[in-house]
Amino acid sequence: MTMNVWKDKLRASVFVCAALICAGSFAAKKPNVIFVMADDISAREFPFYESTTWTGARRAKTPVMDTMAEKGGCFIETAWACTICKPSRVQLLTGTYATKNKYWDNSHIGADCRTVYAAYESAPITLGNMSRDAGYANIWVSKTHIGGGADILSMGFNECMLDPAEPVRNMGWNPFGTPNKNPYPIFRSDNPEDWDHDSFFWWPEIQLINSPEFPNEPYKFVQTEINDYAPDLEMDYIFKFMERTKEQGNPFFVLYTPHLGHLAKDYAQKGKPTVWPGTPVLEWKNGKYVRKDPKHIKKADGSYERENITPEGISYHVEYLDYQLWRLTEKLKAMGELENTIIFFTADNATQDNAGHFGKAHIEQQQGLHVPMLIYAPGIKSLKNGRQNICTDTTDMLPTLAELMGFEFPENYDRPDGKSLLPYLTGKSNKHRDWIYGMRLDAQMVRSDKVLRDGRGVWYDVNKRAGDYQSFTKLDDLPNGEYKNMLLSEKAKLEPVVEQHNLYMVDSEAPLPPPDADGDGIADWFEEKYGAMEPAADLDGDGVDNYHEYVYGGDPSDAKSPTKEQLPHLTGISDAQGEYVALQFQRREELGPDYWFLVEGTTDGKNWTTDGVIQQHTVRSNGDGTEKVIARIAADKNKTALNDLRVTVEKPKKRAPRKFKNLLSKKD
Ligand SMILES: [Ca+2]
Ligand SMILES: [Ca+2]
Ligand SMILES: [Ca+2]
Repeated sequence: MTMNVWKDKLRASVFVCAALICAGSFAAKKPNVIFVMADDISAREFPFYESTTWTGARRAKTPVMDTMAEKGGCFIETAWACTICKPSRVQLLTGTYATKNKYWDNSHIGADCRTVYAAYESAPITLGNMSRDAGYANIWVSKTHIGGGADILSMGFNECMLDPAEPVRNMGWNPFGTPNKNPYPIFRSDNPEDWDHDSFFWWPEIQLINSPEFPNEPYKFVQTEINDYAPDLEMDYIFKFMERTKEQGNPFFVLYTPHLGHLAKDYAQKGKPTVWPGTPVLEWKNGKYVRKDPKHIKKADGSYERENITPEGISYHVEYLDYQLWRLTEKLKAMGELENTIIFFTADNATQDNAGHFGKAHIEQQQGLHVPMLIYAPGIKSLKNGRQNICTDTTDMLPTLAELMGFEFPENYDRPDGKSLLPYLTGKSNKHRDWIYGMRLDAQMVRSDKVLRDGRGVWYDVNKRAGDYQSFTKLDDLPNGEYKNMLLSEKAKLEPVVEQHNLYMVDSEAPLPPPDADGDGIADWFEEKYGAMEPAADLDGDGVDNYHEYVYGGDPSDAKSPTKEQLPHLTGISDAQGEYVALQFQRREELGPDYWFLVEGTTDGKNWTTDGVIQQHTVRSNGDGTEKVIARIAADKNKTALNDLRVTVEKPKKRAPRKFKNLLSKKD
């Protein structure tokens, strides 16, 4: 029996509760947290921002959000993400700027010699594992867009519902073999009728990772059909997760990153135009939403007639998000959890105007990165209501959620750039931050509540609100005098911030491994200290070869080092969602991402594979140049077919030369 093998191996080990990593008190009931990050929607599209301009002719109506922003909640006037998707999402997950995480753009993401510099390598405490270690059951629903070689579960989410499905996942820090091809023919065929299209609206491609509903299929692909609408399915999975978690007596954390707001090919229209595909028709009547059942009726030319589906347009996406927040709050009410839940609503970057004239990717003024930030917490009586004229950016979310969840960062953890919003929002402090920051590649943006520097290096007076959040006066255009001098002194305070973060051209990559002149994987300093050595030899005869002495942080001249505890060994850990088997070891922090740790599993003790070895890992510094790594199987230990785990460590390969992309000309 599989289970007995694990039990045998683990008989001497103690199950460590992951929550012990957090020193916070568990006496009080922890609030549930739902964090919604929509896709490509500027703050100006939301009526409660009262912008004088918006995208498209039709203005969205959001009765639910309007109320949430005023009663039981508030919204931040100036919230910045980055100007494009990936950097914003990494800022959210890790609380760090590109200065540390090296995600400068969707394409420039701090390469290592393998594939990418995964977000959790620069900042191992993520929203996922932070919430898990704080005692929460967690789930990530819809879009990730930061995989690309990194394994998503190592962000620390126990469960995922993703659309489209995560792509090939055979590289990265602790890679694991996911079935690279979707097993269902509808996703594999070249026939467009089969919708092989990574869809995330109509007829979506859905992947459930580690769903308790399918214990024997950790990667479950769900077959859907044309009238299935991804945002509806997403909400269904979120509700099931919330119910299940409540039943088990745990607080929940939902990271919901819907595609609503994003342009997409509309497969149901002839020619597959890229549009904001229509949503199911909604009606708001007597304080309630009614959603009509959508229908696609196939025409002779292969396109579809539609019933109960809106025309294309971003306003309908904004309204559908309002409907979803209504569904969420109604569900929480029915569960008796509304007062014990905090909802955040934001977006990853500004609107992608189909004509390309506004928003996403733009570096002028704050148009690329000004996003909505709504916080709704009817149970927190001290929470401010309505418009808050402060500045926040996406890096503030990790510290804010950590404070809400009772997570304390380890003392030596220096990663987060942001600051918790809670002291300001609950009136304990009357100031949040002195400045916020955003960027894309070599274009750097910074602002305070008084001045703004845009990506072109132009400084603006933002002391007075612009009705459209854009038409600010340039500092250069202000008449000389006391007012201008005040702003110039503000500008002088922010200039060093720009300098500090403007590292794209000089330090945009993942840290290099230590110098190793003979290329044997053992750093020069180690061979200088202990004498030149053969990697495969065993200087002190302790059974650990010299290469692994170096990698695992051992002493090659001391047969008592490294200890069994420091070398890879099986252990068990548990969290709110299950009990897991893990491979634990110590390694040198200086190795960096170029040393490749391949964790494999086996079912028969002979064939080792990454297939089915769905992992998560936790990394914590030991404070002495080494760190502790716990790479665990994500599936509950009672449900996995694997019998054993092992790790192999590959030495660095040469990095490919980097092509830099400049947005600014040399003159700038
Ligand atoms: Ca060497
Ligand atoms: Ca040795
Ligand atoms: Ca030794």
